[in-house]
Amino acid sequence: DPYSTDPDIASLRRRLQAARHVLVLTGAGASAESGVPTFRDAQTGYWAQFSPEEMASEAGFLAHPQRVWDWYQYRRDLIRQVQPNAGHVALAQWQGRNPGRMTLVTQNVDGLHQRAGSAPVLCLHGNLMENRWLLPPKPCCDARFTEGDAPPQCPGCGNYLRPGVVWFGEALPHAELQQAQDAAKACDLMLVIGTSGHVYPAAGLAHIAARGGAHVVVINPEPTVLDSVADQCWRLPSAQILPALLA
Ligand code: BJW
Repeated sequence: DPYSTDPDIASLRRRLQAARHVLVLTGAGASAESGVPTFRDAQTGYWAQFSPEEMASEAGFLAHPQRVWDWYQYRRDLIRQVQPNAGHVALAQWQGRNPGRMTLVTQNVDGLHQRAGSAPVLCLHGNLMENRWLLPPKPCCDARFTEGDAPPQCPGCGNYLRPGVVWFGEALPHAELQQAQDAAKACDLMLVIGTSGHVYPAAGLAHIAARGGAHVVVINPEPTVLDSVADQCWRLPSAQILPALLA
């Protein structure tokens, strides 16, 4: 059964041990068991409440800077209060025991892989805890004088600070994406963990790996659009199954 809630862990463990290079792609589901909401889960995901175009695009930010800034501040507060889960830890420990054999690529901006001890981590969608200028900064740009909870803004030219994440329509960090795509071509095993697979170019990594002949395993309690490129789908929560797989 390629769609399994009772998978053959021993056989995938053997594949892992035999693999020359393993690519791991994680999405919001990898942090769900830490208490971080996903984006697209029907009841609990952010997009059940907010529209993606309004909250995660430059146009949305410019239309409603306070609303978007508040959402990011709320998420920053949340991230400070949660901990990496057993899935993050299992990935970090495997990576630590097998130097150079795993490329860990994440779409998550929450820093939980890094806090679990993973290094290196290729972050395709940036970092929630960082800010950068919306427009290229001029000599006047200084946001220190912004008051209260307002989105930080330069009093001289009006330029805003914005979260250091990748919004829709924006390019992913070039070096990270290139390394991830190279790993997708080179890997013999890919684990696709906790992502709905809707967002490109991240989701394209699974297609590249499959085209290159890698064995692709989706780990997700729900069906996803990437199941069709996978050799096996494990319909299980990642923090529950990764410790057994990667121990
Ligand atoms: C569990 C679990 C448990 C639950 N265990 N699992 C048409 C076709 C193709 C592409 C496009 C198109 N139209 C437009 C595009 C491009 C666009 C895109 O892909 N859009 C599609 C949505 C249609 N992509 C872009 O715009 C990207 N940039 C780009 O293409 O640039 C081109 C360019 C080049 C040069 C110059 C300029 C431009 C950028 C994409 C940026 C995505 N940003 C976001 C927000 C980040 C900031 C923030 O955090 O606020 O990234 S969107 C959001 O989605 C976030 C995520 O990283 C990303 C992926 O979501 P993810 O991680 O998959 O989460 P969910 O919620 O979707 O899924 C969670 C899964 O977990 C579910 O399946 C659950 O079942 C599962 N789960 N519990 C395991 N315990």
